[in-house]
Amino acid sequence: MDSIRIKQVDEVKISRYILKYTLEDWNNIVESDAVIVGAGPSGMTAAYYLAKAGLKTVVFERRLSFGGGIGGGAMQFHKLVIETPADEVLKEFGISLTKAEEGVYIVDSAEFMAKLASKAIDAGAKIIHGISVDDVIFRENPLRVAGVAVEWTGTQMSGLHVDPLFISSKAVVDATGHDAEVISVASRKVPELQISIPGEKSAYSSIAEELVVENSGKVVPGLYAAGMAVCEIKALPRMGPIFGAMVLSGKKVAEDIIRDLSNT
Ligand code: 48H
Ligand code: FE2
Repeated sequence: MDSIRIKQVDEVKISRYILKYTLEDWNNIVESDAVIVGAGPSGMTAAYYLAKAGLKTVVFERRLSFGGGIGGGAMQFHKLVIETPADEVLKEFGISLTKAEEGVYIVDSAEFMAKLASKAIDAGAKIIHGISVDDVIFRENPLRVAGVAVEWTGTQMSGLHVDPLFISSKAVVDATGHDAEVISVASRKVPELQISIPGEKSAYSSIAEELVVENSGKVVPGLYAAGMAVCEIKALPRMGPIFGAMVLSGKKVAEDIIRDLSNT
């Protein structure tokens, strides 16, 4: 067998290329159309539809992985339940579904998170890992959320006093899950936005799914809620490891943002 000739690249070039192309991305991201906080099911679904509509879309994810709560499955069993009409969304992502009964499907958690991420990226969304959003930018006249403050997750964990970078965005989506972190910080630090956070309720799966989707969307101008964050801010019940509402919520938020931005 012939020996394989591998192109030689030295360390300085490796560093220079990484810095050049990373900073090119950040320069572009610093002024976005849509910032999504959290790469869980609702965030990645929203990212896909927003990017597909041609909006400059970035997802900041605290961890070094995709999927949020998908990876843990149900008590770490690697299957999740999806119900109609969310199956249509999953089919658009090319995710395989096993029919359990009419309108109820089973999905493999690894395939679910991998394909959500892959489709969102292919549609043009930029997903950046290891970044935590810890504040918002606000503006008066009219009062609105106008972007986010970001910090390396590692820096946050270190406890070092490091100021963040600011990212401006026409729309910010809180897709951070149960803690609704972005809406919580906006509620606390910008009281004039008058956001109250009653907290999510205990499980009532059969009604929770529709309620989450219905209540997904704009919280205050510039700030939107998707996924479990909606339960936290609207006192809705949790539903456990059934994920139809998460993807439908992400889709609804994307549609609301596309409509709102086309009206401005
Ligand atoms: C950057 C952040 C920050 C931050 C958090 O929890 P998720 O999976 O969120 P959803 O709402 O898309 O999906 C919820 C679902 O997983 C779930 O928990 C369900 C259906 N539960 C039902 C029940 O009864 O319990 O993903 C949120 C993502 C995670 O990856 C976080 O790491 C990330 O957001 N994140 N990223 N900056 N401040 N906070
Ligand atoms: Fe959960």
